[in-house]
Amino acid sequence: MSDNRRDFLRKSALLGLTGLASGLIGKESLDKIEHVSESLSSEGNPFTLPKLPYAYNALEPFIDKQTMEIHYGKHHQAYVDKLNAAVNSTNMDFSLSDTAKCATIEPSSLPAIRNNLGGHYNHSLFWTLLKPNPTVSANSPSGKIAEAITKKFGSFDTFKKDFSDHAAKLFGSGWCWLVKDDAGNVRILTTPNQDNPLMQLGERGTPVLALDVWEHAYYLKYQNKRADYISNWWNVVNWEKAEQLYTQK
Ligand code: MN3
Repeated sequence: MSDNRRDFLRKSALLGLTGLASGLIGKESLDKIEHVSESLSSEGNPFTLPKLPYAYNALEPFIDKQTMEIHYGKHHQAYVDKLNAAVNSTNMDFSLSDTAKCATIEPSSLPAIRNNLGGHYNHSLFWTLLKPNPTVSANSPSGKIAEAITKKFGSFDTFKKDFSDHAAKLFGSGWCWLVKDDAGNVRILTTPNQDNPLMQLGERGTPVLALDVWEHAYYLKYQNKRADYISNWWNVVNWEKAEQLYTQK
C-alpha cells in the first residue's frame, strides 16, 4: 500500500473513531483517545483501547477483578489489534465512519473488519454502562429511560425479567440490548457474535443498554451459570449512562 493510501485510511479511521466514540465515552475520554491515536498514528494504528473508567476490582463482588483484567486487557485489546491489522491491510475504498456503514459491506468480504469493529464498539460501550463501587441498595433507572421502560413493559421488574430471559436464551455468543427507535420507544433485541443494533442486519436501533453474554464475560466466576451472571449484572448497570444515551439526540 502506498504511503498516501495508508494516510487516507488512517485519517478515515480516526474520523470514524470520533463518530463511534462521540456520546459513548464522554468528551474528556474522547480527547484522550484522539490524543493517543495521534501519537500512535506514525505506527499506523488508528484504533486504541479506551481507558477503563474504573479499577479492575471496582465491580466486585458482581464482576470479578480477574475477569475484568482478561476481558478488557486481553479480549478487547485483541479486537483493537485485529481491527488495526485489518484496516491497515485492506485496499478497499471505504471509511470507517460508523459500524452501520461497516455492516453494509458484504459480510463474507471483510469479516475481520466487521467482527473486530463490532467487538471494539460493543466493548467500548459496555464498560461505560457498568457502574463502579456498587451499593447494596436496589439499582434501578430514573428519568426518561425509566418512563420509556414502564411505558413499554408495564414495570421495571417485568422489563428485568424479559431482558434476562432474552439474554439467557441467546444461543452461543452474542449481546443483549435495549434499544430505542426515533420516536423514543424502547425494545429488547439480541445480536450474534459481535454484531450490534447499529449494523444493517435484521432489527436496528440505538443502543441504550448492552449486556455481553459471551462466555469470556462470566466464565471464570460463574462457569456455565449464565443466568447467575445476568442476575448479578443488574447490580452494576450504570443507569445514569443509559439515561444519557437515551436522551441524546
Ligand atoms: Mn466480551
